[in-house]
Amino acid sequence: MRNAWSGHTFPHPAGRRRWMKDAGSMDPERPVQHILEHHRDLGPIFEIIVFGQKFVFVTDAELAAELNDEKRFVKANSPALEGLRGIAGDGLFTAHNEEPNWQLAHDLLVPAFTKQAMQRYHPVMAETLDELFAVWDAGTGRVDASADMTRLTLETIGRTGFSQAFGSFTTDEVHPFVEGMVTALTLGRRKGVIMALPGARILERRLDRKHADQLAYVNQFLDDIVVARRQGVTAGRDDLLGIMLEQAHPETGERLGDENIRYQILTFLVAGHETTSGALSFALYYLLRHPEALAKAQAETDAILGADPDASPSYEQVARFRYVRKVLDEALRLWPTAPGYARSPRETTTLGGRWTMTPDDWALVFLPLVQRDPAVWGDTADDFDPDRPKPRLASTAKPFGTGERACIGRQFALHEATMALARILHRYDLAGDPSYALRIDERLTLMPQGMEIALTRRTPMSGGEAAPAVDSTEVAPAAEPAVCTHSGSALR
Ligand code: MNH
Repeated sequence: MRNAWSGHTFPHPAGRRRWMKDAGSMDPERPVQHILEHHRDLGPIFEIIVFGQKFVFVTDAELAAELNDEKRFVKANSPALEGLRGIAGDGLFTAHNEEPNWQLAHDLLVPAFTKQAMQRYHPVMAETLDELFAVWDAGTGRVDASADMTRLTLETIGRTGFSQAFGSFTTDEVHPFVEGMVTALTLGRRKGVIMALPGARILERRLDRKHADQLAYVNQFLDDIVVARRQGVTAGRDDLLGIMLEQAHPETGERLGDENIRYQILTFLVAGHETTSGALSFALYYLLRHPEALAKAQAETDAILGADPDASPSYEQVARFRYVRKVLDEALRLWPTAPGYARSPRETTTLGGRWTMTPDDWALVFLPLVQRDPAVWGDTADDFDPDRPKPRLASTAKPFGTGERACIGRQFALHEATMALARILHRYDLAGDPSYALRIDERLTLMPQGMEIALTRRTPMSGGEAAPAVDSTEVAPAAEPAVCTHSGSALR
């Protein structure tokens, strides 16, 4: 994680100290929000040095577009990702580009995210959503939005990917695996931060010991999932777990090892739910603040789903919720729930025509600012407007990352979130607490906190504007093609 930039010093927060450097200018509990609130004036590229580690942030769209160029740059593991290697190892998210298990797992798992695969997950996603609605209908009508969106997305990735339910809808308690996972994640982040310090090893070991029980529980839980599959009724299923356990690479015949499979399960359970849940929660937050957008979205759901509040869209219909999808895209532009990714050059190069960057250097594409760059989104860049025209430099809004290492679950997340949001809006009227001020919790992802919503059952209007008879064979192309942009396999 060397990041010397040939000795170059970028603009940095005022008040840098000789030993502590910029530690006083960052907030360990809410680093992303602190930058948005205090360091917007540091310019398109700036640095923060904490605990002996230099972080270089890129905040404007043009420099970000340059870093996104796969011909010159590749993914780098930021300290935050390196810190997670203790629990996620060479799993897809945390693997180094050149580690053989990345390509192997990527090639094996891309088929689990094709359109055909998504069509298999669709009914499971729909059923899970129905269970959430049953809980809501039986309850008080007041719900904690992010807690319930997290229940939904965890349950969905568990069931679709691993045939593993978490009982999220039958208890108010957080599943012990989730608690353990959060501990492990927090631990990883702390380790990532201190890694460059002298004596870090000792501190790391101390942290590990302190949480040993919970970490052991997480590992046991993951191993149990594998054992249950190998022996149980779900053996032979071709979900994520089935593919990992049973398939060999079509060309090399290689298989994933047991340890790597454990890393992948953890990776998918974590990556596959928090980010999507945050996206849904931010979308709900903005809809509550923008009644006109809410009304428009509800009208769209009426037009597509009709008068029956229990109507569940077919797989093809989900792509027709264009406005609902725009609401999610706009929420992810303003609050990208995975707020950044790191890039390094393949070979020594010059960034922005000025700064020498070697393969040992890396820069963070800081999405909350890149995606609010006034040069691209104008003076209203900070405003929520799902109908804003697509920007000229469209390629700079990248909440799912970029290139070969971009999110493998993008279509999964968008399908799941679009269907969930559409059905929620179709089925309920929502009211927020007008005095609620957005509070965002920063773990690995961004997540609104303490956002209560009052739900009342609504009577959808039959046949809004252009409500066509529900015809599941009609497939309108989505705003963006419904395919992943991953290398190799044709996913159409
Ligand atoms: Mn997802 C990589 C954002 C949903 C599984 N994801 C990434 C990256 C971003 C990202 C950004 C790239 C990180 C980097 O370059 O270092 N992911 C999201 C967002 C959502 C999301 C904003 C939801 C909204 N991700 C999902 C879902 C899954 C998933 C759902 C699984 C079902 N993501 C991954 C995996 C990777 C990844 C696995 C690593 C891919 C790779 O490097 O090969």
